[in-house]
Amino acid sequence: MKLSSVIGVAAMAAAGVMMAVPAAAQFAKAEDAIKYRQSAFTVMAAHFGRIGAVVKGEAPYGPSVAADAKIVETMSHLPFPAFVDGTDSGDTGARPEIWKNRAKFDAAAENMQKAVAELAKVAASGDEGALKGAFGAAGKACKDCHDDFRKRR
Ligand code: ASC
Repeated sequence: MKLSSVIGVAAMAAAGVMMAVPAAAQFAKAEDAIKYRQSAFTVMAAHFGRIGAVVKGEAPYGPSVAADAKIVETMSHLPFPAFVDGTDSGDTGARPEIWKNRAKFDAAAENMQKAVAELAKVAASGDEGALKGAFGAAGKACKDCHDDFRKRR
């Protein structure tokens, strides 16, 4: 085998190994995973809130809506791999139900991800009239998951 092929195969193998590393191994400590997912939700909420301001007529409709929605869509995927075992206690608003009914939690997460993907699609289309409905559906998907899996505050 030529050296370039050997290197290519080794690089692919390394990439494969990296993808296979369990999420738990990506966080040194439980509190790191908790902080990570909270940070992702914080950024998501900030940009979702900016779209909310537009929907409520407190901010003008413009290109920022599509930019914010794209960020929300991207962020929507980040928190969930950080709900690793052993992170159900400590400084977290996550309820233990997440780890007792993981399939339901995953379904709620996926439901939210689909709703914010739709919001991003609507925002990118520039269809101002469709924004409110897509925003409302995304907000409901956030709330549905909070109702079951986030501690009351
Ligand atoms: C937000 C935000 C949430 C959701 C949720 C929707 O703007 O920070 O957590 O919307 O309140 O019901």
